[in-house]
Amino acid sequence: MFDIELVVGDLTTMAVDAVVNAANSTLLGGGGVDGALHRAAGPQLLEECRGIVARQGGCETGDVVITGSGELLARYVIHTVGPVWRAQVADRLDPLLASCYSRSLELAAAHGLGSVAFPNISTGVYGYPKERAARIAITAVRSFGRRETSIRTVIFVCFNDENAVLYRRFLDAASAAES
Ligand code: AR6
Repeated sequence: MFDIELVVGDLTTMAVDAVVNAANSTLLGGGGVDGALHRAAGPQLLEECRGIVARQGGCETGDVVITGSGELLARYVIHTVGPVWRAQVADRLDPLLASCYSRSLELAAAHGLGSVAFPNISTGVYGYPKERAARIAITAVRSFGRRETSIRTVIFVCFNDENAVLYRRFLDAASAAES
C-alpha cells in the first residue's frame, strides 16, 4: 500500500509527478479545476490536448490520457473525464467514477511515476454528491494500492472544507479498520 495524503488547497501548485485533471470529453479545457490547470500550465497544455484530439478524438467518460504539464510544477497531467451526476442512473455512474481513479493510477504506473495528486473528480460542475464521490474515490485508490507499482504517494487535494472533512473521516475510518 502506498501513502495516501490529504491536502486542502490548490491542485495547480502541487509538486508531484502527475496531477489529475477533471476534464471533459473534448479535452479542450473548461471551468473549475480544468480551467485552473490550463491557466497555470499555459498554452502548451492545450496544444498537447489538441494533438490527442486530432489523433484519437476526445476522451470517454471514465477514460484517461496523459500529457506534459507546460509550466506546472508537476511533470505530467493525466486528464480524466468524470461522469455527470444523474440520480436515476447512479449505479451505472459509480463504476465510471471509480475508473477515473484506477485508470489514472494505471497510467501513472505505466509511466513509472511515484506521486499522483487528484482533485475531487465530478463534485463541482458535474454535480456528483460529495459524500458518494469521496467513498468511491477512496475505495478505488485503496484497492489499487494493493498492487506492486512505482506509485509511492497519492494525494487527494480538496479545494473546499466540505470535501476535506469527508475525506478525513473516510480515510481515518479506513485506517482504523485496518489496524
Ligand atoms: N484545485 C483543486 N480542486 C479544485 C480547484 C483547484 N484549483 N478548482 C476547483 N476544484 P470541477 P467536475 C475542485 O467543476 O465536477 C470543467 O468545466 C472543485 O471544488 O472542476 O469533474 C471541465 O472542463 C470540485 O470539488 O470538475 C468539465 O466540463 C472539484 O475540483 C467539468 O468542469 C471538481 O470540480 C468537470 O466537472
